[in-house]
Amino acid sequence: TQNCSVPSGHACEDVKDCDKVEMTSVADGNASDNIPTLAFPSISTADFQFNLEKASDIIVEKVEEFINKIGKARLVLVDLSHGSKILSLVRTKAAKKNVDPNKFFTVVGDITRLHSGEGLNCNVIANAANWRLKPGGGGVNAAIFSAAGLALESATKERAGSLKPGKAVVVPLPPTSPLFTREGVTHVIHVLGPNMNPQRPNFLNNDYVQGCEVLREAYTSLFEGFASIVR
Ligand code: AR6
Repeated sequence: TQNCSVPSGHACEDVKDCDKVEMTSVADGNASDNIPTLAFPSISTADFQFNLEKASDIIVEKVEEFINKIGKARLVLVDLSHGSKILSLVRTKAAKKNVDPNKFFTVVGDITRLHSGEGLNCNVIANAANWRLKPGGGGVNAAIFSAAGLALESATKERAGSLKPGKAVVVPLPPTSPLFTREGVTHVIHVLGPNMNPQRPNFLNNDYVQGCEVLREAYTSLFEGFASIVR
């Protein structure tokens, strides 16, 4: 038996760090296929330069708050590299608080390739957006708009023209989008987090009282948006 904190059906990102036995038999490897699942990146912690310790506390706090409000649906925190500091902080803190590893776990991979690349079905993905809800700008925003094609741009415009920090907007993805056909993503939720980068709009100038408040609000908006899809 492999020791792993990730439920059956996909690869554990770091077998050495895993302390829970959650692998089940290969026979039920596809059982998780139709469970509503939100994959989300760590909001604000790269380009927006938000403190990782504080962000990881907030992620675990908000996951704990919402995990029992979304039925059997799952929440998955995603980052690109095995060395991701935010993933390791969140994993440690979630384990300490006994967050159900079948309903919340972390995955290393490209959020635009979770089905094709990792064998993980996520019907909803979150985007760390910019306030104009425009493509490009690097990070996960550029990756999602590029993978989803023009269909996401027009669907986003139909829903909102801009976003305030702490807010989220749920965008149904047109079935013509490659992200829909290839990855099975039916909705993208754009989230605007607090910005601690002086080069970007709405810079909070190291004000972590406001910053933490806005990041909490951002995760609340995101998880409520997901809950509204699941219901
Ligand atoms: N798949 C999974 N995770 C990713 C991917 C990906 N393809 N790309 C990045 N990450 P960031 P922010 C992780 O900078 O800090 C944009 O330009 C990344 O490692 O994308 O909220 C927007 O337009 C990190 O853990 O978002 C905004 O202007 C997390 O995603 C601004 O950056 C978020 O990193 C938002 O900055």
